[in-house]
Amino acid sequence: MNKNMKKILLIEPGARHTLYPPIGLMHLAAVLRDKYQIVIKDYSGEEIDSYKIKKDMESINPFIVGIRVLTGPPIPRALEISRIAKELNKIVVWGGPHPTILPEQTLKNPLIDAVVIGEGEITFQNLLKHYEGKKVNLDGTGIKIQGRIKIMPAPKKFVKLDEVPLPAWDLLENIDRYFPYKKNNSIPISTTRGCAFKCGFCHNSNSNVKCYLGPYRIADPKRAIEEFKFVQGLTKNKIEVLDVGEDLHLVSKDYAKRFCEVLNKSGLKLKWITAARYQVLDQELIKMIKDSGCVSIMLGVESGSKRIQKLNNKVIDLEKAIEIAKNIRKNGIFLRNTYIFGHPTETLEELKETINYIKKIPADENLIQLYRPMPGTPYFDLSILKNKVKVPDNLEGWKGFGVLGNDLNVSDVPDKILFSEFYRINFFQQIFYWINQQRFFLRNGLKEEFLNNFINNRFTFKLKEYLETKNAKLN
Ligand code: B12
Repeated sequence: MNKNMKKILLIEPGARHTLYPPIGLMHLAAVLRDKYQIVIKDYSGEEIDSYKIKKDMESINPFIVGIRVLTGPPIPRALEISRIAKELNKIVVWGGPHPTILPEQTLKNPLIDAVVIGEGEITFQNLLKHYEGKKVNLDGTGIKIQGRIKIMPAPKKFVKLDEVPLPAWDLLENIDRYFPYKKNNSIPISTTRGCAFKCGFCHNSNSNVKCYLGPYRIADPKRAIEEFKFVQGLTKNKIEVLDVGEDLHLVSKDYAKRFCEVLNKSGLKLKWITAARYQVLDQELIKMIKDSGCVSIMLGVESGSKRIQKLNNKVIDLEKAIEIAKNIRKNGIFLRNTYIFGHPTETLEELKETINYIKKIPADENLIQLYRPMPGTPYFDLSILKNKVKVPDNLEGWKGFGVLGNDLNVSDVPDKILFSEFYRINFFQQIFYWINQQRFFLRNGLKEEFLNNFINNRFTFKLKEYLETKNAKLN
């Protein structure tokens, strides 16, 4: 590292209860590190401590502070970090999903000097050059010129995922905290950009996001193996599971086959976790992924109602899905089906269809979420149309979005019944999931995980809410 290089501080504000490696910032750092000194600070999984952050920032003394921001609880955390950075006269740049959707409103906040829209590898480099006084193309950014906000249109150039350096895992402080077990740790690896689909609730379905993230791309599966080997060399603990789930991983049969072939050829005998669509899977593919080490798969069902399936743009064949689910479980792969309760315009009858469907389709875990509106998605727009959501008129107003417990119901199911069914089913599902997890750990000889899950498991179901809403009856 050249000491004369300018310093860039990249910060993940994260959320209090989730510790997760700052993948987006590591991707950015990988392309910046030969031109700038990069420091990454990840405050996820901890309380924001302003005193400590100020000390960190003073001792690093960066030229620019870049912050990754999601909608919801990370916003007040990111604002506090920005306040400290401005107190120290730093240039503050926000990137990530929230400023990508709402660049103008984000920039109205005086603490933020610029935003990067969509993927940052190319645009952030241009923005840095701009702040170094060079004349550059600023497509895909938003800046303030003499107090006036200027948003530049999407760039035409997108990252070629197989040509960029591997994410900068070696720049993380205390990497072992992301791999806490002696063995059998899992590593999350991001292999895609954009999305080929357009699900109603998803950030990726927004046409601006589609435009700024560019066409759907998926990296060569060999990269995941390279990344795995690189990170294994950095931690004292053993990583044995590759988590390539992301938003969606197995998008087609051809890609899935190639992924399995590469894993088999690697000789590493890794276990892997993935996310797919019911439409992509059949018996042959399930057998193939099982034989190449797939231990867990997440599949979005979202609803048992045909109308909601259509509204959501997922449109899975509900009868066929039951056969596929049975086959997945027969092959010993841990099956996680996901559902949303309270889709915009959902009726009580449609909610009942989902509840009945959950009873019909097998799974090891049913991950049920109450629909939480996210800006820029088709569902969000529909919720506005139906007067179910009040759109915040400033940045701070988004802090409660995506959060369970703000009692928002955008569906046509009566509030009492929606919340009662959600808490009731989650209560029982989480116990059912816990038992299945323990069985899975035992079957696979994962003693440490079994014990840890036994001692440290924290059910996240809300007992108080369950008891309070218990009396609202579905029938
Ligand atoms: C892993 C993950 C999680 C993890 C970890 C969260 C985390 N810290 O990211 C867990 C499981 C905990 C999680 C939870 C949730 N998640 Co989540 N998650 C993801 C997922 C699948 C991958 C993130 C990732 O690593 N991406 C890969 C990297 C390379 O992309 P990136 O971070 O966006 O970074 C690039 C650009 O954004 C940009 N960039 C990013 N930061 C910066 C900073 C600067 C300075 C610059 C210049 C550029 C820049 O450059 C990077 C490289 O190109 C994304 C989907 C996705 N594909 O991104 C959803 C996603 C981020 N999650 C989402 C949501 C909605 C949630 C939940 C609210 C869901 C829920 N209902 O509970 C919760 C709550 C999250 C919270 N409040 O913290 C939405 C966010 C939408 C939004 N408007 O913010 C996404 C986009 C999913 C989606 N498709 O809708 N999530």
